[in-house]
Order: sequence, then C-alpha cells, then structure tokens
Amino acid sequence: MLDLPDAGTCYELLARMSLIRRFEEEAGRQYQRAKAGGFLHLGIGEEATIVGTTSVMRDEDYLIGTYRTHGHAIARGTEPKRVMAELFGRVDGTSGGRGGSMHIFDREKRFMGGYGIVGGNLPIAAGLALSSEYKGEDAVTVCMFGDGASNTGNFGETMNLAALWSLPVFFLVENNLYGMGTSVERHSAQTDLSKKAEGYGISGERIDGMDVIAVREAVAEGIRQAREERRPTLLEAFTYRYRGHSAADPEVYREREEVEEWQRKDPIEAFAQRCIDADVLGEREVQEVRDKADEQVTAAVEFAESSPEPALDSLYESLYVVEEEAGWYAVDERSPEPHRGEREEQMPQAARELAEAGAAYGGQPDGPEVEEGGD
Ligand SMILES: Cc1ncc(C[n+]2csc(CCOP(=O)(O)OP(=O)(O)O)c2C)c(N)n1
Ligand SMILES: [Mg+2]
Repeated sequence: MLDLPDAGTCYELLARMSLIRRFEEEAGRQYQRAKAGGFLHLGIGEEATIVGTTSVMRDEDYLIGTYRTHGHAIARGTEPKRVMAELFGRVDGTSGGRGGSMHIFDREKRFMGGYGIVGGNLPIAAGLALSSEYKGEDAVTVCMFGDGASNTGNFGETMNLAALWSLPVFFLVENNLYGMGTSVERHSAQTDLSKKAEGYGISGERIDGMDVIAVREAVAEGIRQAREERRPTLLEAFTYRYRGHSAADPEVYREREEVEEWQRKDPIEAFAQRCIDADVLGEREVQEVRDKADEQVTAAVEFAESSPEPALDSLYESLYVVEEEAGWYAVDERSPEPHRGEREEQMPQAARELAEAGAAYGGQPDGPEVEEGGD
C-alpha cells in the first residue's frame, strides 16, 4: 500500500469525497421529490476515482467526463449549490438550468462537461488537447469515460489521433463493471481494458479505483507523461456504482450481495479509517468533515430552491437558428408534411424487403433476394 500524504492533503481528499457522497445522496432524494428533472445518474461509490484524479490536476488542466459527473464538477471546484441548481433547472445552475444532470459544465474551472453521448467526450478531449498544443499552453486534458464507452468507434479514432499527434491528453476508464445492465464480460471482447489502446501505441495500467491514494499516484504519473513527454496513456480504474445505472434502473442484472461486497470496501470509510489508524487524522476531524458536507449540501438545496426558473421568453436563447427569428429550423425552412422519399410507399423494393426481413439477414445466402437498382 502506498504511503499517505500529509495531513492537510488527507483532510482535503476526505472532505471532497464526503461532500460528493452527501451531494449525490441528496440529489437522489430530490429527484424522488421531482425537484430534479430529466435523467439522474449517480456515481455513489466512485468518489475515490474522481477525487484521486482531480487532486493532482492543475487549475489550467481540462477535465471532460460523461453524464455521471456531478462529482467531477464538485471535485474540480464548482460550487455544489450551482450544480444542485442545475439539477433543479434553475437560472443559477451551471448551464442556467438548461442542461440538467447530464450536462454540468463550468468553463471557468475548465470542467468541459457533462456529455450524454457515450464515448462522445473522447474526440472532444483530443480536440481540447490539440488546442492547448496549438496555443502553446502547458495544460493537459484529462478524459474520463466508462467501460462501455471503450467499445465505441470514438475510442479507437481518438486513441489513434492522440498517439499520432502526441497530444497532451490522459485517458481514464472508470470501469464500474457495467455499461447500463451489461457486464464487461458480455460487452467487451478484450476485458483487460488497459490493453485496449495498445495497438495505437498507448500503454495502459490497471489500478484499484476504490483507493484514493492509488488513483492519485497513477494519475499524477499519467498527467506528467502527457505534460512533459506528450505521451498519452490509459488508466483503468476499478470502481463500482452502488446505485442503479440511472434513477430508473430495476437492477435485475446483478445480485444484492455483489453490491454489498463492494460497499464493504467503501472508498470513503476505508480512507477515513486508514487516516485514523495512522494518526494522520483524528476522529474529531473525520466528524467535522461529515458535518461540513451536510451543511454545504443543505445550503445547496436551499439555494437551488430559491433560485428562479428561467423566464419563459428566454426559451429560444442559446439555440442554434439560421434565421433571426427564433424557431424550429427544420419545420420553418420546409413544410411540415413528409417530403419526397420520406413516405414508406416510396421506399425502394429492395429496402422494403430488407426492412421486413430484418437487416441482420442482409447479404446472407439465405436472406431475401435483393434486386439491384432503385433510387
Ligand atoms: C452513443 C450512445 N449509445 C448508447 C447510449 C445509451 N447509454 C447511456 S449510458 C450507457 C452505458 C454506458 O456505460 P459505461 O460507458 O460503462 O458508463 P457508466 O454508465 O457505467 O458510467 C448507454 C449504452 C448513449 N447515451 N449514447
Ligand atoms: Mg460502466
């Protein structure tokens, strides 16, 4: 086991993890009260991976994540009350209440989202790193994504360019063993995800993502290589989400015992105990951390509740429109009825046969006969 850092750093790591945990527990409660709308993906259990990573980043570094990033924003320094207000859809939220849970964004803190498309944040990370390179900045981009995202085309495309162009980017896969309800064994041919980018010249390592100190050390080295050697690497951190994929997950794909087993090695409890055992922190300080987290989260809810809803006449602000008048570009420009080629009866014969037979049969000897031609 790696040595503990100084007491101040341990206190800060514990405080950040505890704050995120309390925040997310409360976000779950507020969602059930229908105060927070849309989808809600909680990362409870994944705090050591998040905080271990951000604790070794510089202010000028970029972080980009997925739709499970309330904790990432808070770990980067975004005020919890602004994240809560975003969940509530209020004007004081990080995106003025227009993004919600999946789209937390804080440019000032260089937290670049919050991204709903699985794997969609990877090419953006490469782009951010390219921009730093172009502008001669010393910043590194840290890109965090799920095990499921490692199967997307974006993964390979991004690894290729990151390696080819020697971009200052660092990749961290938060392997929580599932992509929605599908386990890694069932969704990835290569289950050692740290090896998945080797073919592109990007080496990887596996670590215990429940150990904040192990994450810290490994990420610090990855960031150093990205910054000093322009060498992107891939870290696979084993972690676990205690809650379902989203707030609406019946969790039929895993046993209660599996969840409890992971909860027994809870990253926050384990770290607090370790600090107490090593006499780095006292019981009193650990309690203080919990009380402060409670206070901040209570204040965040009060703030979010008293923040106004966006004004109705601001509905079309910040939308992409071609014309001066705000509106629904696709319908504005064309008439709303179906256009040429959009009606089913205009579908070419071959396409209809394929659709009826199921596209899976396309090109197979016992599939339907497909005629050449058609428009
Ligand atoms: C391109 C794309 N495909 C599918 C989805 C639906 N979807 C949302 S989350 C998810 C699972 C992703 O799992 P993983 O990358 O392991 O991240 P985790 O949710 O475990 O943090 C899927 C398939 C999506 N949002 N985007
Ligand atoms: Mg996952």
